Amino acid sequence: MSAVKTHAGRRSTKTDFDLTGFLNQCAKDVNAALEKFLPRATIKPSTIHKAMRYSIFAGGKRIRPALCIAAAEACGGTRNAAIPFACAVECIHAYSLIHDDLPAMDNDDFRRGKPTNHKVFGEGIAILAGDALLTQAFEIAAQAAPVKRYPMQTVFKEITHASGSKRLIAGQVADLEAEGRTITEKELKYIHENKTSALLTCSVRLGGMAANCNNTQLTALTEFGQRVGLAFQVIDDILDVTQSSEQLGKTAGKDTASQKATYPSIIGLEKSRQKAQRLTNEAFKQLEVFNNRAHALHGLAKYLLLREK
Ligand code: GRG
Repeated sequence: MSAVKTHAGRRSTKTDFDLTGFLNQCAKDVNAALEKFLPRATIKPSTIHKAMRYSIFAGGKRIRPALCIAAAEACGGTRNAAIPFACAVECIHAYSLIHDDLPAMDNDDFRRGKPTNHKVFGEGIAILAGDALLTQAFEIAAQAAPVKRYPMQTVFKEITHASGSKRLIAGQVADLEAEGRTITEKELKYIHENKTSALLTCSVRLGGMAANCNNTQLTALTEFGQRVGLAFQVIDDILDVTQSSEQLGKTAGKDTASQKATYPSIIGLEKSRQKAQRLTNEAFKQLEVFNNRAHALHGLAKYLLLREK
């Protein structure tokens, strides 16, 4: 247990950090902001606004917003400055899940313990709800306060790159093209780095940008995000084989049933666990530059490693 000094001058330990409290408060703040940013369900055409809200408020863990806010705070910034970016990444995340669940993609009936968007609203509206959430992300990000080192042009480039055809969508394309054939660990890494890590890394980078972070901090956040993102996906693969559908709120064992390549299927369960631990340790190392201000980032990386759903 490493002893650290808090701002109040009190001796404390990293394990003192109240991650549950932090996550709950982030979710509360982000939900309140999303409530304001998203068009009301009564606004015409109400079907699309109901569908957007259905997925946004379906009970996601708000990991990406929490990472964004934690990164801003690690760089000495405020939560309020990071909130528009935190909401923007959550909208992109929700869009990707809606589209991923479609019959033409993963064909899932349940997400977060609830029927998927297309099961409730039909495929056409689900596609449009995803499109609308992606667009909404930019409208929300544009409402962030201006930051000296990172003009809106830089911020938009960051978001478009992470969610575009060379990152998030590249991962999904590689995933689709891997169906029904054996892939190597290198190919699996490529899928996860783009499908999962890209948006997680973008979330911490945007948090840093909201705090007007310096180059050293931005590099550390990037390295941290990449490692935590990959570890997150390794754990996701492990949970798919070790947890039940009830525990996960989505269909468990789907990867095995669809003969999808995963870390446990390629390197085995034990080596997968070791890999996630190693990546998390490497992520922890990146936090040294933040002079004891990265308790939330540290706690989040640990939580993502140890999570059970
Ligand atoms: C552009 C259609 C399209 C897809 C992009 C992100 C993505 C690729 C697909 C979504 C499905 C998937 C398995 C993504 C991997 C990342 C992942 C494990 C997402 C789940 O994230 P959590 O656990 O979800 O943060 P909650 O429900 O808590 O928000």
